[in-house]
Amino acid sequence: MAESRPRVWVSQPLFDDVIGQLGQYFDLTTTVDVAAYSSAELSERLAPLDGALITLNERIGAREIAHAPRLRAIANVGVGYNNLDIAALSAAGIVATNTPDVLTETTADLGFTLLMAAARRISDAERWLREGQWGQWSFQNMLGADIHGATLGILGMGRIGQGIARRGAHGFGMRVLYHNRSQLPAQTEQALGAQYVDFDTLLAQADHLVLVLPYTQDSHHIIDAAALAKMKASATLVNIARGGIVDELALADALSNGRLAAAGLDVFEGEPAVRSELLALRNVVLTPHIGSASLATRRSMVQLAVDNLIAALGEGASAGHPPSAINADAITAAKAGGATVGATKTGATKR
Ligand code: 8YV
Repeated sequence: MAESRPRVWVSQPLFDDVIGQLGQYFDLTTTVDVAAYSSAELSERLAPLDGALITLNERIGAREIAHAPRLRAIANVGVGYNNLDIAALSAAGIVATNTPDVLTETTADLGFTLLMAAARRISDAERWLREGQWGQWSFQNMLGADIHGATLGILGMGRIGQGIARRGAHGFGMRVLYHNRSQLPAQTEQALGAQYVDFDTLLAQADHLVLVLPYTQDSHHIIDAAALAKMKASATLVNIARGGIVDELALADALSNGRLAAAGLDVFEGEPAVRSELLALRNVVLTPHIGSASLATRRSMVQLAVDNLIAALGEGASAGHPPSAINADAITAAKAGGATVGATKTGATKR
């Protein structure tokens, strides 16, 4: 009977046909208009549920799940999950899932797009043209930095970082340097054409630096005034990870004082708000968190989240084994009465 089916809620309008698959197993509540939820609203929404399918706009932690005794699964549409308090969810026995792999290449494409647009001053040039300034043409106008043959730096060498490395090394003949928590196996480095260096060397040698690391306490403002000061004044900085990785005021300062040539930013610390200091600059290309936003990829992400939720709630062919569970180990360990759930890898996404 319909009443006895698990209750599931989808927090934002996604793709109706994909989301609709949940109706086969669950009592499904969808959302028609894009919504912004307060913590109290989320808490109220989650209270009667068995599962929820959410986006990174919904921040869920101990407070939001406190009144949701039946809640067993949260499916995040996104590979990054800094919007979730994984330790709190694990402690409550709630499986959290994300959507890796399906967005890797699309997000790497966007990283490269921003790199090229910033280095070659595409936004600035287009604005100038639209402003009717072409009549002021000079041979030395709109001079940017080369991409081919330059040194590409990558901070965070997960799947997306590796996608960017491949594009740089094999597509543009770049020298690729990277820094990561752990060095990749020699064979992988060789295939990518990438060389491991320490953080300071990466900052000092990159002509174009792309940030693709997960946002954690350790990576908060890792690109601050001191890090920016170590970069070449001719360099380009690209952030497609999370806004909080960069001290945006320090970045705006460096960009406006000629200490950094250009930046491409897809993510912002206070998004959807963007600092006026950045909006005022011509040498920064700004996009509204569209890293994964191709039609095919966004659909695949929602499909994976749906598959995750169905499996996490014990239904379908993969019942009990969601394709991309974040905290399955922590929950199993907690059930076995052993492990410290708080020691889960909060935010340590393999992007
Ligand atoms: C989001 C992202 O999924 O996957 C991530 O971590 O940042 C994006 O792809 C997208 O903004 C929808 O929430």
